[in-house]
Amino acid sequence: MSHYKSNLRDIEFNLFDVLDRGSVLGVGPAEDLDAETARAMLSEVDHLARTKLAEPYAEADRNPPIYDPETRTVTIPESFKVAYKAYIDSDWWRVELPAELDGQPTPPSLRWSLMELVLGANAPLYMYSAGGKFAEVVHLGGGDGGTERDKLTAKHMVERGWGATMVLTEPDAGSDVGAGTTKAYPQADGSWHIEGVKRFITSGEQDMTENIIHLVLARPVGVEGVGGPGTKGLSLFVVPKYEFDLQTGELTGERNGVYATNVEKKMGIKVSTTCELTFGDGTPAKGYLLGEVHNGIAQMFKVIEHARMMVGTKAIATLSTGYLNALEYAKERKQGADLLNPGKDAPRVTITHHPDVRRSLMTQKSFTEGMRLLVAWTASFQDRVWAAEAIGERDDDAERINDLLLPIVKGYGSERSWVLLGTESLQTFGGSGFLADYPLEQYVRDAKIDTLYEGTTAIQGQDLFFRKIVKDGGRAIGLLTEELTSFLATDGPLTEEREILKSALDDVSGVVGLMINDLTAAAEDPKNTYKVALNTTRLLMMLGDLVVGYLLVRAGEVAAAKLADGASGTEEAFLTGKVASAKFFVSQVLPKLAAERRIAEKTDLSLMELPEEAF
Ligand code: ST9
Ligand code: FAD
Repeated sequence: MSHYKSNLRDIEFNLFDVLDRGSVLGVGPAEDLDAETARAMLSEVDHLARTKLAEPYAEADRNPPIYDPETRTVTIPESFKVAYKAYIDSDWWRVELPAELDGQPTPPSLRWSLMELVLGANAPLYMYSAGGKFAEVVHLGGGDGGTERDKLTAKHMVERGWGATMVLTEPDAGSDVGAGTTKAYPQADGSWHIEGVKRFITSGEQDMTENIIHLVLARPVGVEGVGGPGTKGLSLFVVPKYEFDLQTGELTGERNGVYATNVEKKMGIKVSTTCELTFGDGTPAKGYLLGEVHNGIAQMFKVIEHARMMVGTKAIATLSTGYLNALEYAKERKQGADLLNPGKDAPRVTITHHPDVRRSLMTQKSFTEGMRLLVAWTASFQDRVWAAEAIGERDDDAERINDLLLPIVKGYGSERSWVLLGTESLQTFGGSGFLADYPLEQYVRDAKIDTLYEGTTAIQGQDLFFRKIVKDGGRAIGLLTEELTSFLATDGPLTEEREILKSALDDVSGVVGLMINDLTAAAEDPKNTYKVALNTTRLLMMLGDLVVGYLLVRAGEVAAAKLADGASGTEEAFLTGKVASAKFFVSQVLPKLAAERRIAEKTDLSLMELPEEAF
């Protein structure tokens, strides 16, 4: 039986009933795609995900890739290779690609809904198969206009199914990417030789694709005006594992000087190789400059933005299947008597009869559904960006709101998912949850990474406040506040919930206000910046709760209206559950924001003044 339990009804409810994504189908860049086709796509990917893609999930975890230090190669487990081939052969990865790379133009909201299914079933499949999506960045020269070489390389990457990696991290440069010391030396033929050691590189070595294209941040040496300190001195290089004929894509047979010199043993996502990559140790590691421009960090952020959305979606997809597994178990597991019918001979009931289990299940359900909607809502702004770009325009507001929401999807989404998977989903199984017989222990191990890579939660909190609020001049947060305020100015059936939502909005706005005041006060006393940074993660989590609460109320009201129109059977149960999860989240989670605000208001410098030895 498949470990993966999907929730197609909820995905479709979000897309078509709450967010009206039908309106972006059949028009503009999605003119060839109607709602019926979109539903059929979801249904097909759902089936593939639950069957072939989910199949090796546990097996590949127990028998992870084998690294051979002699040959510096990796053997991926056979079961995983079968699933990889099934995914590649299915062509569904093409929904993420533009038409010019033989993609199937699909609005981002539908894409991310489809990818939730792949990521929930077996996330490393997505990571290994992302070569095509990486090709899009190469095609665009990282956003700076691709050269002829970039475009040909991208074409081969897609047509020949090459793998790809993003190569930033070094032993002494993790969160602080600008501390990287890997160097790039210009060559007479216009190419570059890369020298250095990179760490933790996902998919850095594998034996499933003919070639791997590494996108590497390195610091040019000896070229005037470039290669200075920090992130702005980094350039982005395209470094293939094997050299290839640029016109035909055929491998020339020459092995380039980039090797996996270690593969990490780790807590989760074990089938995904995490490699130390050594460049230019003996054989030169030859690469070329992406877009022929020195703009590495901005180019790499095109990849990072996509990867951060992917990580949040992965985390939330895992919480969803964790909850649905827990729910199934809870409906079958009998233990204890009903509180109202105690006694030694009283009939034993399924654990869904116990109030605390119900609290736990509804906590899982409401967070899962709210965060799934957060992903789809964020993607709906990407729909606007996509539609504008298709006609050579830009939708500035949508770009800014998407930017504001990304750290919430990634940072908040991964924190809430990983914690709830452990404290609620696994817990529902009792001791059985701790066993390898059920997927929960693997979910917890596999989801932890989501709070770490692609920028830790601390980094997401700082990105949210310093870049997406302050550097943005408050535009996006202003638009978000406006949206909530106009929603609250209307009437809806969840009257009490709207009142609580209003208070929550006030609490979050209050914390943003006080952080801005602290930042302003830093002009007088720089130590006030510490106060701001003591609250950035808090704000990330508060804003996440607020947005999820808002979206759940919207969804709950759509469901309430449908119930009022009349529904029966499973549909009635589904809609009743939607109203219940909105009410539960708003009444049980949002009131905590008032306490968070009070804590934020009490922030002082005592923690920063404490001597290190006192910790
Ligand atoms: C990793 C991979 O962990 C894990 C899983 C891999 C799975 C791969 C497969 C799937 C992915 C497929 C992707 C395909 C691609 C699709 C693309 C489709 C088209 N937003 O604030 P400053 C830029 S990888 C945008 O001064 P510092 C910006 O250019 C490792 N841009 O920062 C800015 O200049 P300006 C992940 C941003 O103090 C410049 O950076 N590692 C953003 O110099 C400098 O900004 C990390 O994520 C943003 N939010 O450096 C590192 N932020 O201001 C985490 C910055 O002029 N650390 N830029 O515009 C950080 O993010 C740090 O904050 C830092 C700080 C490095 C940016
Ligand atoms: P550090 O940066 O040393 O952080 C340690 C702790 O300090 C963290 O809690 C962090 O939040 C905190 N911290 C650090 N700086 C600050 C600050 N300024 N303010 C507040 N708190 C701070 N990298 C790639 O380039 N490519 C990949 O494909 C890739 N895949 C990965 C896969 C896995 C399985 C793992 C584990 C990592 C991967 N990484 C990859 C690296 C990953 O992005 C980094 O691990 C991550 O950015 C954190 O860096 P670090 O591990 O050096 O931790």
